[in-house]
Amino acid sequence: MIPSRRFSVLGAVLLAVSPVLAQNPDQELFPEEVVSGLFFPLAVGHGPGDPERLFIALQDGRIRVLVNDVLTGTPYLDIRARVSAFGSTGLLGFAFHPDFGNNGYFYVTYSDLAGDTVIARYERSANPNLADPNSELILLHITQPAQIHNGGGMAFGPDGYLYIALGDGGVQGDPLGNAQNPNVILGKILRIDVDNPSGGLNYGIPPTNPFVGVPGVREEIWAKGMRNPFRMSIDQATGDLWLGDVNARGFEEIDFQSGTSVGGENYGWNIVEGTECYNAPPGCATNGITMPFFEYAHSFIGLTVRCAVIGGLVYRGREMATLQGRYFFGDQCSNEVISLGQSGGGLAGVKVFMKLPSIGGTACSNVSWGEDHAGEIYAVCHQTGSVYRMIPAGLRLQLPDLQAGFAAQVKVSGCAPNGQVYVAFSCSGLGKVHIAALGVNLDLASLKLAAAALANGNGVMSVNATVPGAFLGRTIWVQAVESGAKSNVIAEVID
Ligand SMILES: [Ca+2]
Repeated sequence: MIPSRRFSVLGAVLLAVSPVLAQNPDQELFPEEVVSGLFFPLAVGHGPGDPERLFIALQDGRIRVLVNDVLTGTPYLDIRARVSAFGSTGLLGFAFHPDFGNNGYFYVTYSDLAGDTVIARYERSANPNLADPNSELILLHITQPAQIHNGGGMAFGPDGYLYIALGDGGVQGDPLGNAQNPNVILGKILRIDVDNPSGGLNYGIPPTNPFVGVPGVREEIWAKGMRNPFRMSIDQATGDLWLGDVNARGFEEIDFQSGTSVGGENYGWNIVEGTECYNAPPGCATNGITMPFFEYAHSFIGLTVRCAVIGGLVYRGREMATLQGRYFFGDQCSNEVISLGQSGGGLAGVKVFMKLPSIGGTACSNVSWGEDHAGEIYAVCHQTGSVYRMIPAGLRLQLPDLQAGFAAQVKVSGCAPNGQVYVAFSCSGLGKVHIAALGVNLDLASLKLAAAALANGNGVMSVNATVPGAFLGRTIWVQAVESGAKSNVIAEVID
């Protein structure tokens, strides 16, 4: 029998699995399916102040909600009647107000029936599992010259302002010159104040925006030179802004802006694509252009086809402690889970973990990344309708078809030296249980806390566990955690 997730043991088979994270980086991370079968999801995220819910935007104009990992039957929001959804259009993204827990505000960007971009606010209803579809307040209506390069990323910064990433509007090559034109907001990153509307608008202009008072410049502009920024995120720990800008000919790029930036950057399009001149090679004028933090080439040869960067986010969760501070992103064609290390504003290593799963021969088509209230990160697969949570491989070990009375030695490694380690078992699958005594969440339903012991000086702990009779013939889930701030330990079972 082939286990459906991670590794497992059957009977007397001895697992020869590397127990140490660093020895097998490909095993360090596993995409755990949270939901599947959704109708073309495009974005995932949470509302600050709401630890129970995870929201998933569908291209057609709906937002679905998971409550403690369980999909509710009724969409959180359904504005299909207002949304055109085909090709690059649809309900493209959302962002929840930093004070969502109190005010229930969230913001969406969608393509209206004319194909133009709308940035609008909606409100939660009295039922926390339902938004009020009649609460729309339109902030921006942006005429689109074509139906491509709409961007669609939105994020709040630690400064409380809403950042909006807009593409150049098309068509290919930005013939209208939008991305470099300070008079238009296409091809830009905007920064607006949703809490203090002024000037007859439903939003305000932050007084510290870089072009405030500059004649002939739209004051919403924070940065320029974007082609199709799909997706943008802001690291709440640092204020650093990250985005993937989908390019035209040969190179995909990740752009980075330090949290200390005062804005006004020019990310180069359509003068450059990545670090290469686009319109007038060679020797275009690149002074004043902020070059990519990272770029990679399109690849249409071999097994790994790379075509369009999907910007992700910096990991600030706790389950994958060794991956803290790394930037995760993807590519819509390769469906790879890629992360970049960073140090002092520079690149510190690139790691490709694995590809997001295909289902029934259909490739994932990664289109977005997001995080939950705890900072754990998720990847969205447009074509397969699935959302995956990144977890450490071995965090939750699945053991199919064990026999009652089976004695298993569970070995846990990657722990803090001499630290307290707990191993829990469940035959009910995944759930969420907070163990106050440990200060951690476990992810097993109806768990049985089986063992607690100290790791040795090398961070390894072993425990012998006998499978209870009630678990006869059932799949057993094992999770090992450390008390406190870290649980990215690797469990394996040795018969
Ligand atoms: Ca660029």
